[in-house]
Amino acid sequence: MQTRAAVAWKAGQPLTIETLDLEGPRDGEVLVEVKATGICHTDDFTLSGADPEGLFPAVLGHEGAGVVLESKVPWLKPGDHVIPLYTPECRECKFCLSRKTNLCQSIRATQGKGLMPNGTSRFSLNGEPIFHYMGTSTFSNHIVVPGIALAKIRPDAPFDKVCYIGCGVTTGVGAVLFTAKVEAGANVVVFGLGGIGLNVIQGAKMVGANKIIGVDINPAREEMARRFGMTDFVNPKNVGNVVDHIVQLTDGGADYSFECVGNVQLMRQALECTHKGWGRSIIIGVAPAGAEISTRPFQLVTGRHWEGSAFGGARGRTDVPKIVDWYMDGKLNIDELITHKLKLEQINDGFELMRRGESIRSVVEF
Ligand code: NAD
Ligand code: DAO
Ligand code: ZN
Ligand code: ZN
Repeated sequence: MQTRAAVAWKAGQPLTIETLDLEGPRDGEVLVEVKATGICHTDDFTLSGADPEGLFPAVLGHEGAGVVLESKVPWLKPGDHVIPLYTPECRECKFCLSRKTNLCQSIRATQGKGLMPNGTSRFSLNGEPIFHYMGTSTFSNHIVVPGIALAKIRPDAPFDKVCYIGCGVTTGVGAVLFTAKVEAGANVVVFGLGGIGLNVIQGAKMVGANKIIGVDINPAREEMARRFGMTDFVNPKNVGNVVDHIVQLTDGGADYSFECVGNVQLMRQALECTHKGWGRSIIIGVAPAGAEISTRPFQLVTGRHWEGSAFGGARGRTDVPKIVDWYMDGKLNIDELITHKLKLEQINDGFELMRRGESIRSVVEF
């Protein structure tokens, strides 16, 4: 079949809209009509050329929702509503069976090379293959995806909202609930109040955190973050030493901190502003290729913990349908975070809005 898609031809260049050839699903695969997709910072990271795994030409996008058109797995059928998962859940590999991680590895090798599990791409143009991206490629109206990389969701959930659960919402809320398991009454600091950080804030509010301190250099982020539960705002440009300031605000340091920018200097501050003896700092942001983190080892000797979280620690097929339920039950606010709705032809405007800090999430509807 043929499908419309935004193609990234080269690092640093705008996407172009093309009609691509799409080969049908093989065993274990599913054809999905994507109805809506968010644009995440990580798409821009790859498009910029800073992503060491970035491949071109490719169909980017990893935050989608849609409908199954054809299925070659027994647990999905045409008409099912689904969210594609860049972190699949096979329930059979060593990683899935460990119950210690959500990083299923069953298709990792080919997914990282922009290919389907048999080692080829389903997308092509004039006979030349176009790479998949993160196993999802949601900037295409139709995609072929391994069945283990689809979460089946309830049919009444609106695609243009729950697509955001495909990355940003789950990454932020999940880091609080699944990775850190923040307890009621804890003091929490969030570095970066964008599409991920605001979801960390709403996760912290959801579990009954005490102080929820937001740190951002963009003062326009304060109002939105307060609506989502932030109790204190810190603009690093207005305080002398961010670490000392937070330690003072929290009577000795935060119980938990989350880095949601991808800046290694902030990662250090996020660790060092946590409480001696038990503070835990969770890295969510993806730093540029080759970047390294550092701190004095004594920070760890004295009981602070440095950790990371991918896709919020969520097991996609199990947890994503629950997160959709939380949204439908009014426990999560997604609507206010979707600041812009675009057509596929306007997708480059969505990238520009994000780069200028004017959007939280832009959603493209097909
Ligand atoms: P975003 O651009 O929407 O938000 C980033 C925020 O950081 C902005 O509000 C910006 O003003 C702020 N910021 C920038 N520099 C700052 C500084 N020096 N001090 C304080 N604040 C600063 O990005 P996003 O979509 O929220 O993504 C955030 C990060 O999370 C990115 O690195 C992205 O690649 C990563 N990410 C990780 C995962 C994961 O599973 N670990 C998933 C999705 C995204
Ligand atoms: O299993 O080795 C692996 C790779 C897991 C990829 C997890 C990606 C999370 C961070 C990238 C940001 C995603 C939008
Ligand atoms: Zn993302
Ligand atoms: Zn697995």
